[in-house]
Amino acid sequence: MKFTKAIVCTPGRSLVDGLTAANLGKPQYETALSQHASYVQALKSVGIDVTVLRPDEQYPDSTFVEDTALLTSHCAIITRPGAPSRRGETAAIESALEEFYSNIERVRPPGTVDAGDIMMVGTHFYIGLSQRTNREGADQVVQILKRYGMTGSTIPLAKVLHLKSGISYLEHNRLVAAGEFIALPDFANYEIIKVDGDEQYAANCLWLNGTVLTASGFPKITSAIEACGYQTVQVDVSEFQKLDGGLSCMSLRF
Ligand code: CIR
Repeated sequence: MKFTKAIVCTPGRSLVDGLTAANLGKPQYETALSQHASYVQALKSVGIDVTVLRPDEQYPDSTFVEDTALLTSHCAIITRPGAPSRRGETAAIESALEEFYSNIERVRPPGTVDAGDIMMVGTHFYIGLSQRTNREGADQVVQILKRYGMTGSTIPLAKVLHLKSGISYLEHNRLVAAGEFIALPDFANYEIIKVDGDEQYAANCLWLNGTVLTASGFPKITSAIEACGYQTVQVDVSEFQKLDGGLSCMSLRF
């Protein structure tokens, strides 16, 4: 697996009004902008060509581009985000993806899917059933994947917003997992790097061509990942954490 490209969207000023259940206060816009720029630099530092979309003030959460599309090696699937305030975000992403994908599929009503609920492991995709991703949406994604020779399975979520808020795949049959995902039978055949309760947010990390991006401020999980032989790069995303967003949420990689 090699990622060569990514799409990000610079946050607009409306970011401060994004959806949140985090109780960490409102993000500071100027800080968010500079953290976003550092995030783009981190992607570039691991050899990724980054397409940066302009801020879209109409959609406060539009910087969390990951939720709007599932990118596979055979097709792109435009999602139908679970939060009504985010539905319109997909139009700009679909336009951006037309340059890169000839096969573009779509999740249709009444299906809802946030792609932050989807974790890719080779040609298999784990799909979290959450407050944002419903059974109908997940079933549509599985059917689309099947048409392109790939597979999908569902994982009901208990506590976290998105599947990848609590689990990340680091290739080599290895997962970083927190809380409800540590002992799940679905992941019994993987080597699991456990995230302690006080570092739960850092379970959302990003494997990119052998390097793992981790959120700064979470030394235990960063050391545990390094102990497995990965290089790591820390990125401060505190302003995005205030909106329940993590490292993976801020880009689409392909
Ligand atoms: C939301 O609640 O939709 C945004 N404030 C955060 C989305 C985070 N995205 C992700 O975990 N993939």
